[in-house]
Amino acid sequence: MKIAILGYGNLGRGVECAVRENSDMELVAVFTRRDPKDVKIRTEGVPVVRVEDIEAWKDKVDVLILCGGSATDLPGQTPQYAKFFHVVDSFDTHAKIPAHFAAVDAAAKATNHVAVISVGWDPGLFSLARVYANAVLPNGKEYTFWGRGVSQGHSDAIRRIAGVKDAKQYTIPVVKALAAVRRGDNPELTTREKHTRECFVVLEEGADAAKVEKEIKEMPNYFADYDTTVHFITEEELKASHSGLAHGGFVIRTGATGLHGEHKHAIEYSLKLDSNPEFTTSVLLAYARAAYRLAQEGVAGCKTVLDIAPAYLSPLSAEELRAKLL
Ligand code: API
Repeated sequence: MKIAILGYGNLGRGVECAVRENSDMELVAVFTRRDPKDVKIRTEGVPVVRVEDIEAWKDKVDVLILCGGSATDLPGQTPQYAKFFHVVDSFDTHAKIPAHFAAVDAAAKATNHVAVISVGWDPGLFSLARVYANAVLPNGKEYTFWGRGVSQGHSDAIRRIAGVKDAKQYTIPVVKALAAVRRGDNPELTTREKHTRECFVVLEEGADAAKVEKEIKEMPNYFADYDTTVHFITEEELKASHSGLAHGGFVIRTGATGLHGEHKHAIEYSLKLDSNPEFTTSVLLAYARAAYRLAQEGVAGCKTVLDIAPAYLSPLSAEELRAKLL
């Protein structure tokens, strides 16, 4: 499979690394909005191409991995490039997924392409864990906890604010709430009771700190529903103390079966990630394989992880999967 990247930031670099782990894939191009001269990639012989010239690559790329952010890039980019390529994105604004799906589906169907959106671990692998657990234990309660870790989506959303030079956002689970869930207390928890958010922000020179802080704390979908703390620090401090990109979390469903609900069960799915972007892009590539195979079967339109059967993700054949992993 010939893979191309659009956008060479944390995710773009992650795709570049992950391609090396997949022997059925090769990286053929990196598209950028920057001057290609300024983009130094780490794979020899792969061209860095101005995004304006992307259409000329229509027949030379099997799957384009969109590595932009959800706040401002992907709503435009995914429908736009689904006209030329099979695409995979990691759109993660949960509340806006239905609208994004509709726009991408129309574009992909019109030109017979497959687009897989909202791929990664949440949305992504955690969504699968939630759906499996809900289907299996209908009489139950489900919880998702993230962190402590760096959310790429929230960090990116802060970086899009005027006056912000750089930013990192930590998602912090409320330990007491997680413990209560694990004990089987089945607590009712609001969004605010499950997580807090801590932001480390580097301002552009002359930016208004109070204005930036207000804009962060009031940002719908990202921060408005949480208790959020904002710290302003220097670029050097950000580099020195906040260079890590670890993340992870849990999907837990507790439920009961039996005539009177007398038997209790718990399903727990957890991830512990050293590098959120490298893990996320590993998921993106498994779904790129699926997109390519679906396209070969004549499928067109937008899909999410919930629509794609697991066998499409694996390089193993159906026979090998039955023998080794079933
Ligand atoms: C959070 C999670 C992170 C999910 C992973 C991914 C990301 O608030 O920390 O942006 O890193 N929603 N969507």
